[in-house]
Amino acid sequence: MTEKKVLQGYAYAKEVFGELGVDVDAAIAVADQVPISMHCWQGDDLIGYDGVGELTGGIAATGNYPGRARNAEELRADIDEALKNIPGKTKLSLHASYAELNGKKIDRDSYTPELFDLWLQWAKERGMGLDMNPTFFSHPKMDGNFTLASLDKGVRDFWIEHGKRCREIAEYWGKELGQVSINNFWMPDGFKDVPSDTYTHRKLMEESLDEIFSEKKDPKYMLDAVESKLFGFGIESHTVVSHEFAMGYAISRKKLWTMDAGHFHPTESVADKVSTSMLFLDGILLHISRPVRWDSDHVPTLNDDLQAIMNEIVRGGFLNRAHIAQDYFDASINRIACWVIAMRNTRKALLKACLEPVKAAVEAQEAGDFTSRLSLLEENKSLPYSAIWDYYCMSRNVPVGRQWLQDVKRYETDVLFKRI
Ligand code: RNT
Ligand code: ZN
Repeated sequence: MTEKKVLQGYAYAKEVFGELGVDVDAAIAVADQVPISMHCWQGDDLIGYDGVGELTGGIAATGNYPGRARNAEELRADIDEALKNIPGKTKLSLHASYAELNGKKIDRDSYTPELFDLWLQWAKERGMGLDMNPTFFSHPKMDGNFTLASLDKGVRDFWIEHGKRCREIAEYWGKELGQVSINNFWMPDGFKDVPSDTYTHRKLMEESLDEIFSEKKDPKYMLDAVESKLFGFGIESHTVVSHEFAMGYAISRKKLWTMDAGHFHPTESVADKVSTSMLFLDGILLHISRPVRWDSDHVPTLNDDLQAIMNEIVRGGFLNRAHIAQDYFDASINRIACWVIAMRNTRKALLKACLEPVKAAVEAQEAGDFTSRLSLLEENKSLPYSAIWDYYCMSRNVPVGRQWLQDVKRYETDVLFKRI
């Protein structure tokens, strides 16, 4: 599309939204500045580089598309390639398993910020924030699928230390980068089959987390989050950190509750949980993902679920307390395209939410006029958002529309396919 056409579309759309009382440029400015944290692990199928080499913990990336990043250097290059096509304020979410050990024999209970020096330098050069995820999986010190809730004190102590080290690293990043680092705790602990005792493990989990969080950290630099889950592969019957556990823990300890879009029963609405969370919690972390019939971690599409989450965040005025991150791992298509598709979709849904002329529908609801509410919400869906999105992309020097795909394909031929 030519620049002239994009500008024409923008002018038209601006008029349409203007008539509905929406300040388009203000909406763009807001949508552009909300951080969206892109996860590094889409680029290597979540294998990591700290030596263990296989993915465990009841999660899986399926497919064997060529071009997986084999080391951190390749991964950073791939992320850079993706970033060329992603507008707006972006952070990078790392897992502890992306430490660069360079042959050193250091285990996860002794990780220090130096092991992430190259990541930090990379983030600094790009003005990006870094988020952290302690890695409680893909490691021989797991007791089956148990870590922090294991009956074995030695196992628990190892993972408690890991959690502590990750908080220190996250705090350090927050200071160095001048952007808060969110430290997300997801533990795979759980049972394949019907448990005979659930309380003991939940109690152990509570105690382990309390021990990890015993040192106070400045929320300016680091925020802890606890992610809940319904089930995993091999952990079908019982997960220790269920939704009630995570929410209860987060409320009582003033932590963030991480809601992953794939972690609930398929007919539950994550969007509907946002306003409740905001009443009782300081904040939440959202893992944007797409569960196809189960927690399959597909690449998020621009679907109703994603839009509903963004609408809830914007309508409620929660943009400063709802932290947005990505979590999916598809190894069946080009991994860089996965990032680009999902990050663009997330930002697009956010922009749409910021542009939404919802006031009239709210007034209709207050007046008990549900006919008007439904009509207005439906009419809103086909407003010319895409013209604003195109203009936004152009103004941020990222490709408009499908143009980006050619570049990603070129990189695939020149770089990714040569990795085989
Ligand atoms: C697992 C959780 C968790 C992980 C990442 C890699 O079901 O969603 O967030 O996907 O930590
Ligand atoms: Zn998740």
